[in-house]
Amino acid sequence: MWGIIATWRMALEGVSESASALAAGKAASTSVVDAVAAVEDFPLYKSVGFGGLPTENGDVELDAAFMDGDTLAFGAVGNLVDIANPVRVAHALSRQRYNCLLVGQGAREWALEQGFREKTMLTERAMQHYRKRCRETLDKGLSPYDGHDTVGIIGLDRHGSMSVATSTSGLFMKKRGRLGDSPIMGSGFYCDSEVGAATATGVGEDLMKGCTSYEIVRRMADGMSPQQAADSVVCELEDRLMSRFGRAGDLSVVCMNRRGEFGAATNIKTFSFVVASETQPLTVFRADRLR
Ligand code: SD4
Repeated sequence: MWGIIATWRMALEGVSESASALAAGKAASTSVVDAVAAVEDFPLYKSVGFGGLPTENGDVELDAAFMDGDTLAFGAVGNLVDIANPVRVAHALSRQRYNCLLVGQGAREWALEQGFREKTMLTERAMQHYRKRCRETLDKGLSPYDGHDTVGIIGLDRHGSMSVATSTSGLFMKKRGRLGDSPIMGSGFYCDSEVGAATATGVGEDLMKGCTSYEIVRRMADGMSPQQAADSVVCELEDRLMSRFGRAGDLSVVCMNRRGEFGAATNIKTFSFVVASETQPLTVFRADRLR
C-alpha cells in the first residue's frame, strides 16, 4: 500500500508528482519533502515559501518541519529568512543527532554552511499585499492574522514507512520571531510508521494548546479510525478553547494511518485537502465544518 494526503488544494501539483513516485516505490521521506518543496517554489501561494506574506516588519520569516515515522527523527526551522526551500533544510536537520530545531539567524547560518541556496523570498506581489494592509490598518494599528495556510503532507510508501513535512510563512503580519505550530513536533505534525501521522493548519496559538497532531496519532494508536481521531480531536479542542479561553481560531487537520486510511476535520466552513493512494485516485476533497 502507498498513500499521500495534504492540506489545501495548493498541494495538488506537488502531490500528483509524489503520488507517481510513491506508486513507483520511492521513499515516503523524499516524496513528502519534494511535494512540499513544489508548493514552496510556487510564487502565487501567499502563505508558503517563495511569495509568502511578511511579518509586520516586512520580512518573510518561514517555518518548516520534517519527521521520519520509522526513527521518529525530526528536523525543523523557524523564522528562516531568504533560503530557497525551508523544508529541505528541515529534512537535512532531521539527520542530525542534536540541534534538530533551529530558528532565526542560527537556522540561516546552518543552512548556508550546508550549501543551501540563498533566495529573496519576498515577491513584489507579497509586498503589495503588505503595503495595502499597512494602509488599511494605519489608524487601528497592525492587526494580524488573515491570509494564512500551511501545507502539511503525509506520505506512506510501499515499504510501510511514513513521513510528514510542513511549510508555512505563518500568520500574515505576525511579530518578528513569532512561531506557530508548524515547526513544533506534536502540534503541527507527528508521525509514527507503526501507527500513522497527522498534520494541522490554522491558528498555531490554538493548535498548540491541544498538541493536536500528537493527540490524533495517539487516538489512532488506541484504535480509532483516522476520521474518528480527526473529528474527535477538532471538536474537543474547539469545545475546550471555547469554554476555557472564550474563543477558538481556525483548526483543520488531515491524518493517515499505516494502512493508508485517511481522515480530515475542520471547524471552518470548508477546508480543502488532497489525497492519492493505491486505492484512491488523486482527488481534491472538501471537509465541511463539523457542526
Ligand atoms: C501558524 N498554523 O503559523 C500556521 C498557519 C496556518 O492556516 O496554518 N494557517 O500558526
